Amino acid sequence: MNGIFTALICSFDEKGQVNEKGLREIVRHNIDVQKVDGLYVNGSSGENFLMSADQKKKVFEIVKDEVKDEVKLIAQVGALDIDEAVELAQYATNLGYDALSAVTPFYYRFDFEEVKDYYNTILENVDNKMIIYSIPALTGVSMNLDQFAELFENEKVIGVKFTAPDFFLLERIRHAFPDKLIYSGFDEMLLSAAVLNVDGAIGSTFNVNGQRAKQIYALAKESRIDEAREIQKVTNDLIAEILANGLYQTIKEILKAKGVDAGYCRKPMKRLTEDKVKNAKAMAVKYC
Ligand code: NGF
Repeated sequence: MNGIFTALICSFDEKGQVNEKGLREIVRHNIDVQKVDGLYVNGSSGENFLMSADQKKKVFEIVKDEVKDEVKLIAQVGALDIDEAVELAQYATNLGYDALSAVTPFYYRFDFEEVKDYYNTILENVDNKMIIYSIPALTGVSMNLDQFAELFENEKVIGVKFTAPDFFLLERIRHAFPDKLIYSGFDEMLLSAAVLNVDGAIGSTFNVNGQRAKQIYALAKESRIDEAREIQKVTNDLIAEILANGLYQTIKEILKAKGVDAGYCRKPMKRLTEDKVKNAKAMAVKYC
C-alpha cells in the first residue's frame, strides 16, 4: 500500500450524471500514462460530497471493474449519514477494495469521542482496514497526537491521509507510529513530507502530474534532495496555475486536452470561462 495514489477525479456529463466511458478513460490514463501505484476513489477530488449514495456505488463499481488488480484501490466512504458510510464500506469491501478511508465527520463540530465512535462503528460492521482522512482546512476537525494514538488503538485503523501543513505533528506521528501508514495529502508539499519518511501520498494533481510525483517521492527516498527539489519546483509552478484557475475543473480540462473524456464537475461547482479553458490547455502543453 506504499507509494503514489491518485485522488481520482470523476467524469460527469452535462447533467451531472457519472460518465462511465470517461471515468474508465481517467482510470486508464492514471495507470497507463501517470503510472501511479494506486487510486483513492470518491474523495474530495471525486466530488464525493456532491454525489448521491447510488452514484458513489456506481463509481466504486466502474473503477474496480476497470482496474481489476492492476493497482491498489482505496475507497473513501466517509459520510455524515453513518448508515450510508457503513453501507458504502460494505459495498466497497465486497467489490474487493484493498482498504477503506473515511473523512472525519464534519459540520456539527463533533467532539473527539464522537469522531472515534464514528470510525469504530464503521469498522465493527466491515471486514476491512481503515485509513483516517484528516483534512482540517475543509472539515474544521483537528486532532492532536494523543487523539491519533487513540484512533490507532483499533488495529483495523492502519494509517492516516494527512492533509495539513503541520510538519511538527506529521513528524511526531511518524516517530510515534512507525508501523502505521502515513500518506501526505498536499501535493505541493510532497517533498517535505517524503523527507519525513511518509509511506506515500494521495493527491488530486497526480491525475495530470503523477509521473513527477513518483520521481519526487523516489528521489527523496534515495536522499537525492536537490534533484527532487527541482521537480517539486516545476510541480508547484503547475499547481499554482491550477489553483489560480479552478482546481478540479482545470484538472479535467488538462485531461481533455490530452484526449481523456474527463467531462464536467457537478453543480454547484461552476464551469470554467473560455479564457480559463484556454489557460488549462496551455498548461497541458507546457507541463503534461
Ligand atoms: O483537493 C484537496 C482539498 N486536497 C487534495 C487531496 O489532499 C485530497 C490535494 O491533492 C483529495 O484529493 C481527495 O480526497 O480526493 C490538493 O488538491 C492539492 O494538493 C492542491 O492543493 O484540499
